[in-house]
Amino acid sequence: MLAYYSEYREGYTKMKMTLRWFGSKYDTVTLEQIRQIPGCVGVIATLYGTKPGEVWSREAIKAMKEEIEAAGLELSGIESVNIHDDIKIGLPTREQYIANYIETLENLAKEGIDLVCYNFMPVFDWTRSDLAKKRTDGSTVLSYDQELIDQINPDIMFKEMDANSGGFILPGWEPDRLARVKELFEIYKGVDEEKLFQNLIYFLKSIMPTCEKYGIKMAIHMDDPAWSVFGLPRIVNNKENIQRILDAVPIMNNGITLCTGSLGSNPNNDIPDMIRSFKGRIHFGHVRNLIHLGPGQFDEAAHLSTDGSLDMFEIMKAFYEIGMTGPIRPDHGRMIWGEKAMPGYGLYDRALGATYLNGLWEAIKKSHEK
Ligand code: DNO
Repeated sequence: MLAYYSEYREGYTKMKMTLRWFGSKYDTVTLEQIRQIPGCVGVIATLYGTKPGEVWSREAIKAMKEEIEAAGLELSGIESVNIHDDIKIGLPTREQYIANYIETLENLAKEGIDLVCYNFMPVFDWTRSDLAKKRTDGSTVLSYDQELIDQINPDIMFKEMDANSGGFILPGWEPDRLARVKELFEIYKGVDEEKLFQNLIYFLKSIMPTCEKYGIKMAIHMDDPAWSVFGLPRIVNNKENIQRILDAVPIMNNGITLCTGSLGSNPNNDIPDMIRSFKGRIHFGHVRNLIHLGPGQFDEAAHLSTDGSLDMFEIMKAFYEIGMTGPIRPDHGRMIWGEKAMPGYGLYDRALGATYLNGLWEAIKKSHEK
């Protein structure tokens, strides 16, 4: 069974098309459905139910991997092993959490997993002002409006977003943080962008010997949106800041998850140029489109270039030209065809996205081979 996907992958594309999967307990989408998306060879998953800072056991990792492989897919990477806030804040207790993180990395490596996506955003992961904005075609999308966000008390917003998620978990919004929003805001008052950057570098330098030993690729996710929200510091949001992180720990294992939707929230980010500049350090791609509506305002869109503001052809061409071999996944989809699923993570629009991105890739590949 395993021979099937590797042959398919080699023969078809070099990059791996994958889908994010939240596990049979939380996801409405099944592995069997993902397996039927043409060209989709694997899933990106995580151990839900673990808290940031906890050690992941080898047994639990193995069980997750076996379940995925039994469905004819590979576990192409982890999104995410979340970072405890004490590491981001730089508290003395970070030492224990870093030691635990290293143990998790070792356990992952022993199960053959070499890609770990994570983020370094304080308190919140991604932020949106609307989880189901209706479009004229009847589909719904996630949307962001800075003016709306500015009127909101973050503590209340967090709880409201959770209540409006239709009973689904919000990816990246760990319940642990949800309970501590107010307290975390207080603690982060002493952390500016420089301090956050130094704390990231401290963390990276501590884990890199393990990553080098086992060949683990750490892939930091971009901040979403690509600017400061609720006055919290953000440091992974433009070419210069990302380059600084890569230069501070200049080894391959310190890499990025290039997320077009996060970077694309700021129209000043030239994404194809960034892809070319970060060649060799992009271990994972999140590819999606969005529509700029005005300063600090955007709606997510279908993946198709003409449906949004990003040129997906130019983005995939840049990935092709740097020789991207790591996993790429379609990112948030619209909610279409009456599907009820986790906001941004239904099956239908992400499957359309994967197919479209694979089509672009095939065309780009063949035009280069002529
Ligand atoms: C949102 C996702 C993020 C991402 C984390 C990585 O849909 O792209 O939640 O997984 O930021 O740690």
